[in-house]
Amino acid sequence: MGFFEKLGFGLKKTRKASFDSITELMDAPKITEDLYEELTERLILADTGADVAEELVDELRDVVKKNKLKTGAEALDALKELLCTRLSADGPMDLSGHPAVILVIGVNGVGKTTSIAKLANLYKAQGKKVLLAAGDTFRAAATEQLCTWAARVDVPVVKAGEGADPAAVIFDAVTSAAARGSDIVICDTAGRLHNKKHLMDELSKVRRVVNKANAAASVESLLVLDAVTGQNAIHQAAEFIEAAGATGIILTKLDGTAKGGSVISIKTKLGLPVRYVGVGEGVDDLMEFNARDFAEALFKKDEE
Ligand SMILES: Nc1nc2c(ncn2[C@@H]2O[C@H](COP(=O)(O)OP(=O)(O)OP(=O)(O)O)[C@@H](O)[C@H]2O)c(=O)[nH]1
Ligand SMILES: [Mg+2]
Repeated sequence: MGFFEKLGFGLKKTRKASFDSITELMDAPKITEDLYEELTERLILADTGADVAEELVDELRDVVKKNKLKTGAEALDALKELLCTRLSADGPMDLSGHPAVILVIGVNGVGKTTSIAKLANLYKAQGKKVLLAAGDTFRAAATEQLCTWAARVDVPVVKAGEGADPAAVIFDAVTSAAARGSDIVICDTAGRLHNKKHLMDELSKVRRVVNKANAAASVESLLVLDAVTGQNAIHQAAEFIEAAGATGIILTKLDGTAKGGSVISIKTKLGLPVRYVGVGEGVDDLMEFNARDFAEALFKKDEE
């Protein structure tokens, strides 16, 4: 499966449940007030959030007026463009450090460990030397799970025993990266609830320890959100942003949900760029997020 097909496949449920109906609506020969109203409703049903849907339609009205657009199809193209602007990141991820460190954080079961394996696979395919840090020391099985994935992808892991200080494991990994010649260190962390203050403080410590281990390291903290929870995922995010300085989002399990439209409200409300999306359980099922491809894929017509 090619890149675009895979993304299209991952968004199939989302299209079926909502975006197909928007594509159909925009087949209209003329742009009328009813069309705008119906579009707003369908965007809300598509899990974009009511306020975001209204903002988008207001923006669309302006573009239609300014460019004297006439048909629904022209308006749909303009809508895709607006979505693309809204979903675009201001710049690329900061992987400039030596090493580049990526902390992977989020609540329980959202797909952190699996995404780390997928990321390792992606970066390795780009010719980068990857090192993993088994920072989920909360349960023994977590380190085992990461090691199993690491063996499959063939990348090394720095680990410690159950109950070890996660900050210490990550410190070791970042320190040893220089000697090993690793380009990227990807750090697993235990799932935690955003309202558990001591666990959030632990993440702050993990974040701080990276530059103590190596001042030349760059740090990205990617917050993993489960697309199945849709917009509710937004409520977890504020504490993670505050405690661990989250810099971007990995949105997992898009393939398993009709709520793919929530990516629009997630990006708008959190102001954090979506960097990767998960579209399956396999090691190849993580895609670098591209706003234009995503906007196109939401409205792609199925060929069956
Ligand atoms: N369908 C689908 N399943 C996914 C995706 N990402 C992760 N999963 C599944 O989600 C489940 C949980 O994944 P983990 O990676 O263990 O989640 P975690 O956040 O590390 O969990 P904890 O360490 O317990 O907090 C596994 O069964 C994964 O296969 C995805 O993009 N699509
Ligand atoms: Mg895990």
